[in-house]
Amino acid sequence: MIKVIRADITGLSCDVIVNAANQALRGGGGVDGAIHRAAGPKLLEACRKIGGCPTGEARITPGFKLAAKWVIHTVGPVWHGGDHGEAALLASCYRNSLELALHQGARTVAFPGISTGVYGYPKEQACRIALGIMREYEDRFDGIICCCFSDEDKRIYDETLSATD
Ligand code: AR6
Repeated sequence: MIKVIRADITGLSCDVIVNAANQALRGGGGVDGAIHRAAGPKLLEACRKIGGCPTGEARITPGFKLAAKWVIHTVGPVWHGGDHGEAALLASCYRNSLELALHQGARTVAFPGISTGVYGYPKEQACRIALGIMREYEDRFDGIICCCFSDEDKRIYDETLSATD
């Protein structure tokens, strides 16, 4: 089941929350900063040990002080106008994150809108890609949660989800 909610992802007690990270996995602003603050300094230590993550791929760490058991860090593409492979890379983020969650035995996974903040990916287009991949995987989870940070983002997800029912 795919569920759309408006919430701060750091407060969710699901098996996995996904982080919109950068290639260095060294924390940052946006949802990345919020997740690192809530998880505590051990998260950065775990990310340092991993070393880094190429765009489109995903890596997993424990959630430490978070309610979520695991954090999957994925690196979305920076938007450069749409003809630099952005769509395929964003789809890979969702696919690789969900594959890693399955491998971990996770039953519930929550995603923020990867790349739709600092990285500038147009929200409607990113939402269609996210929901397309989630649909492929929804039967293999108890819940895939689209965690929207604003009413506007939630409206985009609700409308796109019902348009593709
Ligand atoms: N809970 C849920 N969603 C959130 C939260 C939160 N607490 N905070 C922000 N969002 P962004 P990106 C939403 O910029 O575009 C970082 O510095 C936000 O409204 O966090 O992939 C990294 O280190 C937006 O819809 O990620 C990278 O350098 C979405 O999360 C870079 O930013 C993603 O916005 C990654 O940029």
